[in-house]
Amino acid sequence: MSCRNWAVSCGTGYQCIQKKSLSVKNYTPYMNIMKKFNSKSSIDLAIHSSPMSSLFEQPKNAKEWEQYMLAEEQIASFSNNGFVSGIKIMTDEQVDILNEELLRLHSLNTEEKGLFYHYESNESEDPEKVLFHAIGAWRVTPGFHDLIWSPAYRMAAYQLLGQSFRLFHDQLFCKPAKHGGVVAWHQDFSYWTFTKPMHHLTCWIGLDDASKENGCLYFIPGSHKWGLLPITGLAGNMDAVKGVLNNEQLVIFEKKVANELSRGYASFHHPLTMHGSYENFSDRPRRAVVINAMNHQTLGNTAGYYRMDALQSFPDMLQDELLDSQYFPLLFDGDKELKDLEKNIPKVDVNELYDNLIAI
Ligand SMILES: O=C(O)CCC(=O)C(=O)O
Ligand SMILES: [Fe+2]
Repeated sequence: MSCRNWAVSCGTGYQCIQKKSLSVKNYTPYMNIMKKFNSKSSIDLAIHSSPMSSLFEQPKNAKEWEQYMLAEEQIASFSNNGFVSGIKIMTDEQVDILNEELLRLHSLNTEEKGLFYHYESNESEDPEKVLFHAIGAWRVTPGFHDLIWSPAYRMAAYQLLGQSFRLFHDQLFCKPAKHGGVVAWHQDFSYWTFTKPMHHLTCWIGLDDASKENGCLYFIPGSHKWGLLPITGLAGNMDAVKGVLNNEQLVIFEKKVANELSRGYASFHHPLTMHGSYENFSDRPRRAVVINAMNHQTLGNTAGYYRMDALQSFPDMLQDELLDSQYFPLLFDGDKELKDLEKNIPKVDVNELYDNLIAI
């Protein structure tokens, strides 16, 4: 069996995983929830449509949101390039807590796996390489649940969507030391056409420092203006998408940018931005959690969807109906949270970036 050593780099196998002892004294309410959670592990946390614990302190009034606000230049960079990076979401201590939960998520029983929309211990098409990919951790552990309400995430996402928004779903992408598979170049929205209109946003958050050596994400600047391309595979041939690009796009492709980030920091990308990540050649893991959000008025577009089997474990999504069930919680209501301040918050131009970019 190949070594899938997520926590430390001793290079022997599952048994080498060592739990670090954490200083979580500031998170007593969180620890109480954790104790309960450990004894009733299959409870669906989607019943909580707001934070369950004190892991992420929340702004008490409109003014307190200001500290998390992205600057005009960051918004402009997102609009021009299709991504913006280097945004702090979590402290080291919060990352440690999520990594502790992640160790448990790597070995779930069948009932616990049932809450996931997708759970693949190894999604890689090459059995010698490992890519752990799971969708739905927010319904299983309190830390991943509360992460989607972290204020730094919510403020930035509001500005980059230019709209109040809901959770679409979360994702875990983990590559162990030396055994990492790839995440082939893709556009996120090519997998999401069962929803409409295209007004979504992806936030990638490092649970380890991410560098070229351990398989960080790469972006193609400006590729969000290429229109929607077909699915060419997620975990097989890294460069498969090149087969559907024109000559001009192939030239731009060579200008890929490595998204090296310290743990706890995030990048945000547009649903059409081309991105992917190479193997992890290093002796440390490369783990990440991704939050996918959507305009609060997003509708189901599932009638006749050609990949319906991939949606079997997803929450119900009916054609032309608002995705507003408890499984798509409202994460940010601009008017309610920001009051008068709302007018002064820099935001993207929604028409330019989303509504008019493609018709589905
Ligand atoms: O973590 C990775 O390597 C892939 C992430 C990804 O595809 C995404 O954030 O949309
Ligand atoms: Fe992606």
